[in-house]
Amino acid sequence: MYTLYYSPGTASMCVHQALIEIDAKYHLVLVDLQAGGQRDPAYLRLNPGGHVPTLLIDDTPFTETAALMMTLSTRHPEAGLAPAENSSSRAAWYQWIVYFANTLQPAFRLWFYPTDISDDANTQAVLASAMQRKIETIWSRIDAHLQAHGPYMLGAQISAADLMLIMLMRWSRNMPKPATDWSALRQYAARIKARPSWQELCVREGLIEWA
Ligand SMILES: N[C@@H](CCC(=O)N[C@@H](CS)C(=O)NCC(=O)O)C(=O)O
Repeated sequence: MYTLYYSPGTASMCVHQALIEIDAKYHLVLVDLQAGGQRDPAYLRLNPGGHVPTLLIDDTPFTETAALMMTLSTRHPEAGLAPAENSSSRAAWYQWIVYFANTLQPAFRLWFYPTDISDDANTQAVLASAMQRKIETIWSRIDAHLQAHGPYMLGAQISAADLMLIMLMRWSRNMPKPATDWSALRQYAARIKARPSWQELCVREGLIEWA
């Protein structure tokens, strides 16, 4: 049994989709970020960084989105979210999940939370422009990768890396140049959004679709 501490549409989203793909039994606990639920002392005992997601596995809390994606995929090999151990696809799978966690996720963090860095409006404007540029450069790289090696990040088979990527793409929907402005990424989004797990996720999190 799993318990996912989540907030709709945030970093917990891909973990939630993985739980649905796995067909796991899980319990959802909403963390109200607007009301500061992530800073509640009881929650900080589970997730000292004060972030979502947190996943309880047999009552033990675990954090970090990328790690949770790898843990769930490995615990449930039958769901096919991780390639076989020691295969070259497995190495590529680690590569892309860690790449997303090290590049896109922190860039989006600074895009959405500029006050992590500064309260000064000018500094925040410089930061926004730098993060936009960084994110757009990454979309170009991934778009080229999908054109050459798609339809999914690892080729023919969808994996946990794709669940992470679609979440990150969704986060760009209100940016000046969203991920879906790139043609391979646009087709990729349509493919993943057609999956029952995505549709179920949107219903359970009360998410409005994105075009
Ligand atoms: N490195 C963490 C970052 C998670 C993160 O930044 N979560 C955001 C939502 S997308 C959050 O909890 N924001 C609330 C806050 O920081 O106060 C992870 O990958 O799990």
